[in-house]
Amino acid sequence: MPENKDKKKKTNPNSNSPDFDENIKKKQMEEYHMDYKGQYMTTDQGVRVSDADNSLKAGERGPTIMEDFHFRERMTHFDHESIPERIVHARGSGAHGYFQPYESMSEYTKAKFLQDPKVKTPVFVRFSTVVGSRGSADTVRDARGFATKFYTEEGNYDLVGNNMAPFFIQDGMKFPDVVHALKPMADSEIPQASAAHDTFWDFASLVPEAAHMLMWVLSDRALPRSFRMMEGFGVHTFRWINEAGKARFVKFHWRPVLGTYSLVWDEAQKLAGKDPDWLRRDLWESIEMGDYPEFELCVQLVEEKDEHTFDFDLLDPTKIIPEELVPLKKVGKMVLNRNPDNFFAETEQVAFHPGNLVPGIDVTNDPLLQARLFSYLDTQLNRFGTPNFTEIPINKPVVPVSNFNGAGFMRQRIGKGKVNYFPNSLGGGDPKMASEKECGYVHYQEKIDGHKIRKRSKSFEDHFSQAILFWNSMSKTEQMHIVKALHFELGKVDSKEIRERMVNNILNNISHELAAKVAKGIGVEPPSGEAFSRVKDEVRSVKDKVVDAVTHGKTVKDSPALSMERSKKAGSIRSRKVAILIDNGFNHQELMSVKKALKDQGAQAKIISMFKGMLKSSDGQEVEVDKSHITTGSIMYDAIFIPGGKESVETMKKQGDVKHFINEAFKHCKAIAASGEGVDLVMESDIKGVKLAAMGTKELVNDAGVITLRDTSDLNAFSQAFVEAIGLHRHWMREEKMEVPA
Ligand code: HDE
Repeated sequence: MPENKDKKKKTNPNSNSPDFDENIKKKQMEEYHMDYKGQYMTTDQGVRVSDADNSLKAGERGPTIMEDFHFRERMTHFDHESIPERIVHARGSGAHGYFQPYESMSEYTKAKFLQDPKVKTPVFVRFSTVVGSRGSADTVRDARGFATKFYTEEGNYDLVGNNMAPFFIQDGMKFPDVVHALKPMADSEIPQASAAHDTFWDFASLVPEAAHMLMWVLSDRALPRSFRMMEGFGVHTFRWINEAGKARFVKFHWRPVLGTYSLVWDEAQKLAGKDPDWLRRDLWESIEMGDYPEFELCVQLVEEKDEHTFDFDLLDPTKIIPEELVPLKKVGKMVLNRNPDNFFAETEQVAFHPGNLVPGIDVTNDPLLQARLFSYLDTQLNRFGTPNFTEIPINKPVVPVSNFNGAGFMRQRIGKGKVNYFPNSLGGGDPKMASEKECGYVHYQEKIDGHKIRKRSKSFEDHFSQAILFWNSMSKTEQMHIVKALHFELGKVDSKEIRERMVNNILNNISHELAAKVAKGIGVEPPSGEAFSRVKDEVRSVKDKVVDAVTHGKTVKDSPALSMERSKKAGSIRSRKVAILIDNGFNHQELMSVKKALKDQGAQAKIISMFKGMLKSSDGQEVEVDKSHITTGSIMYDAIFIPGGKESVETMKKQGDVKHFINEAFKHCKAIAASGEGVDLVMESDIKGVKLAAMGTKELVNDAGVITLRDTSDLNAFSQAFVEAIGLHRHWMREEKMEVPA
């Protein structure tokens, strides 16, 4: 087996490992690549194969003979091709890349990979949904996993997070329950990859600690536009420890450089049918095209002395630290620049574990995190059937591994000599212990003093304040989306009792307005009054009794950072997809001019028409169709453009698919641009209530992201307005136009 050979050259002065640089993992994995080019096919024993089409038979029409070792080898391999899928996060997509700090974090942590802004540490990231099985659709309403393995010079460090900052439950003891409730129902195995069923909402209505996370899962954050456009959170509070031994609490955040954006629910549902690989494909294609996903790692740091100064407990994973209380500090950037070579070998076999820590990073007593420290290694044993999964390429550290861990299935390392115990004198005492100075991992010496007790801290008792904060921090549009999400989710719940309990026991404790609006859509009597003030008082009186818990802590009433809309910056349209609808006779100049403007901004323009093949413009120029209507839809684009050309527009006016394309894009609030006769086509669709450029006018009209221009002598301002409208992502004011079909 290839091992890291000792080489003289060191690129990183801090490094434990020879030749440490961002390519170290790539090179290590390349040693395992199978080379097919110019090779003879062989059996697994290396014997050349003479016929891979016919099994060995007793006569041409006779039975297959047992001695056909090649047939048996192939069939056995095939029969054992799968391993158990992950019990949660089964559906995932991975990518390689690197992480590079902006500046040294030595004041806060001694972790080597965070010391030197010149050092790029290789990473592998796996994004996932939580509930669905491996073949389920990407765009379901769910939290997304965001797990990162840093192959550092001090060994592997895993940051195994989600795209949502809180979690459903406070204690790992309840994890099997919340997962069972979320997964398809025990008798029918219905529904796949969706919480919209009786058992989940039964559980949720009985477990108020889930209230805060429910708000996140019902929000648009559960429908990311792309893995490249979603945030990541470490969820728990961790510890950073510096060289001097000083510890601080730390919360981790990943911020996508492109901004955080979501789909709309109707679009997400349709994509699940039209392209179940939507997010996976987007990740893969952007990396192939060189649009590398980038995320900034940020931290919130809290001094140990400030542990009890908040009005929630830092150890409670159903709580966040609002950014308005502790601002984010930027640490560095991660760039994902390489697709895996093999899905199974890398994305399926990667094994994360929150207990994979390096010196300078440690855990806290968060009871959910503590449970995870047990679960991940255990679950990997179930998946791989052996503790030796750490030796396969994707999981193998880039630094030497040296210990006396025993044999077991599929052991690959070959320990030489008779000594396999410690301490030893026969082996010269090696492998030896490392002091802290020599990067030995030393657990943070937290003082623990308590009774052995099966109980939750009183400081974990306030379940609603942050659910309320989340709801109050949303824009009106985002609040409406939460209400509609509940109409859908609870609308699928057969038991009226559960629907009533959700409205009265959970939602009415968050907001009376929310409870009343939801009740209306799900056949439940709206609650008569606000429960919130009562609960708040109870919570307060419970807290007041607690001596050393969070009492008069810091708090905020509004956190714009929680709202994607309110914290949105009109931004780059890099890698956004724009559909251009045309047919024969289109206006070539309009097409090319807008296409160029889009391309200059890094967006992708795709030609859509009724059929694949070539189309001719009014002045005889040919362009190739990228997609026919039957294979695509407006849901796969961020914006649409309809150039003029009388013949092209007249043909499209008669095409229902085109009309549907425009209506749907309008309803999903996407930027729509039409030039010349293209404006007539927009008028033919059912879009309502927006102003369009009138016949004979030279004026450019931009109404709610619908940009129209009749006189096309100067297309610059038109293209500019279109680019800006795409950069706003969606134009929500159109959503209220109920009469437009989608
Ligand atoms: Fe996980 N989780 N989890 N989880 N989790 C797994 O490990 C578990 C939790 C997260 O792409 C499993 O390898 C318990 C929180 C991600 O491979 C399993 C508890 C967060 C992934 C497991 C939690 C996560 C997993 C299943 C509560 C966000 C996918 C397969 C005590 C911070 C990693 C596996 C990948 C996967 C257990 C809660 C994130 C069963 C017991 C909170 C991103 O070990």
